[in-house]
Amino acid sequence: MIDLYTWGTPNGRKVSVMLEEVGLPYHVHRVDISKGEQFKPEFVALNPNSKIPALMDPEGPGGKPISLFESGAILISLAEKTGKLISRDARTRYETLVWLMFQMGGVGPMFGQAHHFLRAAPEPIAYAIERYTKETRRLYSVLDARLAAVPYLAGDYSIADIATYPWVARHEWHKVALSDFPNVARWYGDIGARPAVQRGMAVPYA
Ligand SMILES: N[C@@H](CCC(=O)N[C@@H](CS)C(=O)NCC(=O)O)C(=O)O
Repeated sequence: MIDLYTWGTPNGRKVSVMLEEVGLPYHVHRVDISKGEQFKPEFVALNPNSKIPALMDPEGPGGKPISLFESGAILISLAEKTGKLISRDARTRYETLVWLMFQMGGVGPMFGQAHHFLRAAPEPIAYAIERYTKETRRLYSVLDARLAAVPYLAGDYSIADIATYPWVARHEWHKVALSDFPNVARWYGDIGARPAVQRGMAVPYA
């Protein structure tokens, strides 16, 4: 069975949502990042970058075990393993990777910085709050324009949506009203109605 090392954050939930969507059984290992468990040697052996998520698949390529970190890479590996949520058509596949990378390089890091300066910084720093909340809203505008043209980021529902949804689920944290972005709101509602997404978003279970 797949071992998932995770915590209740957007990057972790991308992978639990994916595992629920593709129907692969998995065992959840809680790595409490608020207690520094990501720095324990046994976890660093799985991810030298000391961040969740990490995944160990006993049946990786060639039937041999594989250990993976970086949520985007994990999503691609699970999509390729199961043949689900990424297209075999090259053009659509690259479209999916474009929007997955947009999440990995833009949405995740920028929303994350907005969360840090709005909620965790020891003192309010107006410049940082302005910089990251403005960039967050700009990224929402890009998503909204895309979702005005297509139902899901790569056309059909895919790993690009699975990567982005748990970050948009934190919209109250980065002080974005989804009503300002009606196409994102429609997409968010459609994805949130999926039972697999609801199960994956509840991981790690209390
Ligand atoms: N690019 C990485 C980012 C992972 C990441 O930032 N994980 C956070 C939780 S969402 C973490 O483990 N933080 C603990 C720390 O920074 O010490 C990925 O997508 O997997």
